[in-house]
Amino acid sequence: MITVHHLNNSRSQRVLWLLEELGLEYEVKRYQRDPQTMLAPPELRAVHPLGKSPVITDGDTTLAESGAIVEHLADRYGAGRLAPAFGSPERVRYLYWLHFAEGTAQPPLLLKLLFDRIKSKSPLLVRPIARAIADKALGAFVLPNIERNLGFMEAELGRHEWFAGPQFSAADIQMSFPLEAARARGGLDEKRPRLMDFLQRIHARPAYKRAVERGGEYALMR
Ligand SMILES: N[C@@H](CCC(=O)N[C@@H](CS)C(=O)NCC(=O)O)C(=O)O
Repeated sequence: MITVHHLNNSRSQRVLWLLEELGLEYEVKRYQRDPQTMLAPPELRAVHPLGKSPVITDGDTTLAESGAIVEHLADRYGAGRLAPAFGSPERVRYLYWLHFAEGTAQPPLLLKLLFDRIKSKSPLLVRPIARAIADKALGAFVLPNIERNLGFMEAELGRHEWFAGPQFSAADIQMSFPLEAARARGGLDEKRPRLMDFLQRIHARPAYKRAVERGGEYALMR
């Protein structure tokens, strides 16, 4: 039996969705973020030393890191579904997007979240200074990177219907989280119609809807 250690409003939503697409049986163990800090509860550290979500246990194996989990589940249980054949050009694209999601798309979005929090939550006395520093970092590095990434992803979806090629794959599942985060708080809007259409198409998938039902609150979905 596969167990997903699932944190509300988090990347682990993708793992539930993948399992639903594959039609596998699984158990969900839910964890709630601290409403003030948004951090995961300490119980998650009993499952994996870093205490982040997602983590799965699959038999005797405990595996963290969403990209590794998605790759593992698709390879082990996909039987050719959701992952292009080894040696094909689609496989190379698949690998690229599977890693791009966490390696390139996600870091500037996380930085934006942090700097936005610094701007709104720092103590009143130092808030003007904190804002000035945050705005400088946002303007010089964070926002230009988010924009470049979004422009690149928009252009790539003009080449194929899905990220790896003409077929829907687990790379699209992995890419859902940065795109949902960009829609919620990274400036993704109707100016990028292919990315908006991608979000609509994935949200319409029955397996996506079932995963949201299993996982509970998922406020990134729009
Ligand atoms: N690169 C990791 C990131 C894991 C991660 O940061 N997860 C977030 C949830 S979206 C988390 O657990 N945050 C709570 C915390 O850091 O305490 C992955 O893709 O699995």
